[in-house]
Amino acid sequence: MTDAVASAQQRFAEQYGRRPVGVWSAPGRVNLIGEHTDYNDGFVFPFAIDRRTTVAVGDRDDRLVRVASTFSPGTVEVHLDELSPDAVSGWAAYPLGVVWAFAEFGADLAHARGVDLYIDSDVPVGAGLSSSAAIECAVALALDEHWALGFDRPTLAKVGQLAENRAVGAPTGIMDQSASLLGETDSAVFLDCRSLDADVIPLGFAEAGLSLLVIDTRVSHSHATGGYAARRASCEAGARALDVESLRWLDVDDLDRARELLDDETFRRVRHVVTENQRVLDTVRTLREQGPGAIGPLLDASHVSMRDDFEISVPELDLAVETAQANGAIGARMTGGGFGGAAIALVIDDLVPVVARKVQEAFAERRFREPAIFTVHAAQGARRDA
Ligand code: GAF
Repeated sequence: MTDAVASAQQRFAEQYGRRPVGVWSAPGRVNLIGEHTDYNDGFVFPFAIDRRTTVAVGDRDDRLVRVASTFSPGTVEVHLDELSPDAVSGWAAYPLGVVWAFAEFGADLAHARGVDLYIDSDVPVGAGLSSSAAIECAVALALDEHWALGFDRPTLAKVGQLAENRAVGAPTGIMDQSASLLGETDSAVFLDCRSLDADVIPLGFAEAGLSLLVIDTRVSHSHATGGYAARRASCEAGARALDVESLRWLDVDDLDRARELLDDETFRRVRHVVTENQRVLDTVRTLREQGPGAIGPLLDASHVSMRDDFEISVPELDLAVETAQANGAIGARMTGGGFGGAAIALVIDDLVPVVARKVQEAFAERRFREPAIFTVHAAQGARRDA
């Protein structure tokens, strides 16, 4: 039994005065490439990481769902007969939003018994590593199995996304929940967000002597506030003006026509999405044909596109990326929704300490907040642990 599982069982017992009946967990994610493409029906290539959220579950005799966590003292509860996306706010909206979303997806909860949940996590919050999807997916898998609801993993991803969209209020796509539920050790999930076809592809980082470094700038961001929704709205406006159902239907050959028809800002938003979709396809092909050591230029180009066309980077992310590149990283880019959070750098194992130190020094020199720098490995998706 891992420490995380034993700790979740113990904390559950301290909180509720009995042992849980089961423990489940789900990971955060790093997106290797394919940013802001998911809600445009495009391609993404994320992987689940070795940072997980654990949920311990215990039965109740009534129809209350109660949730406690290490993030916040006390418990928050909802009644299974009074589910609503607006029932709670704050961190509890993630787990309790999932319960509401199950009902929206047709789960028959009429005879379900209530549950007590205890949530613990080592996915850093606000780092752009999908701590929110990790909660949603751990709870979704746990309750699906505990209540024998019988949903498959792609549907559980949609349940988590609906909770995030409606109970939390962040208009996000399907990428993070898909990575958390479908991820496998040492592999990334190549997902077509239109068909939801997923291909799990070995990354081969260890065999190639490469490490994936996360540089958490500790600039906090929220997808429930302005910037993310504004980018999504620009993409939808661009698709409407170009008379396509979504930007997925455009490729790089359509960009000349887009430039003629769109204002400059919308054009650049569209160009990011169209070229990023192509970069995902190129990354998957390059990885398969030449191995991970050859994907660096695509990661670098993705960052430039997010910085200049999609305008979702911040000075700390740019500095992290540029410093990593200048000190030998094979490729580097910001990861996730942007406006803060983390950058990733693909680095030869021996250079990891140098790159980490140089980034720390560069941040100190600019008087930026000290970043948190650590390596991550591609890990197994959501699972039952006990
Ligand atoms: C966030 C969202 F949750 C994802 O759906 C995705 O849009 C990502 O930002 C940007 O690629 O993580």
